[in-house]
Amino acid sequence: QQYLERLKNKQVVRFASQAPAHPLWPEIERVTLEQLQYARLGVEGGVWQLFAEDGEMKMYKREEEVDGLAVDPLKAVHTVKGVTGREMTHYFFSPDVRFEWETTLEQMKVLETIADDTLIILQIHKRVWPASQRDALFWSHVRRVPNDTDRDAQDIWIACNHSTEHHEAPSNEGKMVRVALTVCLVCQTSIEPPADGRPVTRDHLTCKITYCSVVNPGGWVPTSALRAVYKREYPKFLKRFTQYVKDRCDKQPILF
Ligand code: 6CM
Repeated sequence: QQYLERLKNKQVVRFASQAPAHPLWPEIERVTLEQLQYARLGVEGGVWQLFAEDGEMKMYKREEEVDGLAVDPLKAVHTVKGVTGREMTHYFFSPDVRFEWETTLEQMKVLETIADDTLIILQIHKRVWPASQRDALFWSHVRRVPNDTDRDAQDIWIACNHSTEHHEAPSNEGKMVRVALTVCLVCQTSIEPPADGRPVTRDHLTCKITYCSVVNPGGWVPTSALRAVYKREYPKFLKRFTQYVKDRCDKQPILF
């Protein structure tokens, strides 16, 4: 009995996220769930403009300005075959592979590991002429969300990034301009049941993706140049990232 109790406690220590004990946790919980609701809303209703389309991928934006700076919300939907939502969000979250797919980066540092599923990250992005160089400091969290609306469907996975502060990286130091961002990647897998009770392979998987982003550039930048950069960079990012995950998962066991 004592042995079982010890084993149970050990498992709790190993598997339970440590994040709820952190002072940022209420915000992480609130923003992640808000982003999930926001991502699930459709793009109908005339407020979203389609600005890029490539096969299954569609990208929409709303043109908005705050204090003269473009902060256009972006929403993209995509469908990718052969991978799961867990795999997609894992590789979006994992700092170990970020340089494999994120082409706007110059440097990245994990400032704090709040838990296995929650990090604080400082990124320095490549300078885009004529603007000053930007950095971004944000918490990043990934989680599985049980699918309440359809119990037969696969769970939903979300990775969420949201700007924060950290004593190791005050924003007024150095010549970087700090961007403010809220980004989420929400994914759901569907499985086409194989004939004759055969095992599920990657050929039976389809992953539906919604990516949402709002970035405030934080300081002066010409609006038309910023919009031109976004129009080029966001489709490039989503195509490159999803192809990276497909290639990376190919021939690997499926992670549901
Ligand atoms: O979501 C994406 N990447 C994540 C991991 O890196 C994370 C980071 C988002 C940072 C977005 C800020 C980009 C820097 C903006 C520079 C503005 C200056 C432009 C000047 C133009 C004249 O969420 C993918 C992000 C893809 C971005 C295109």
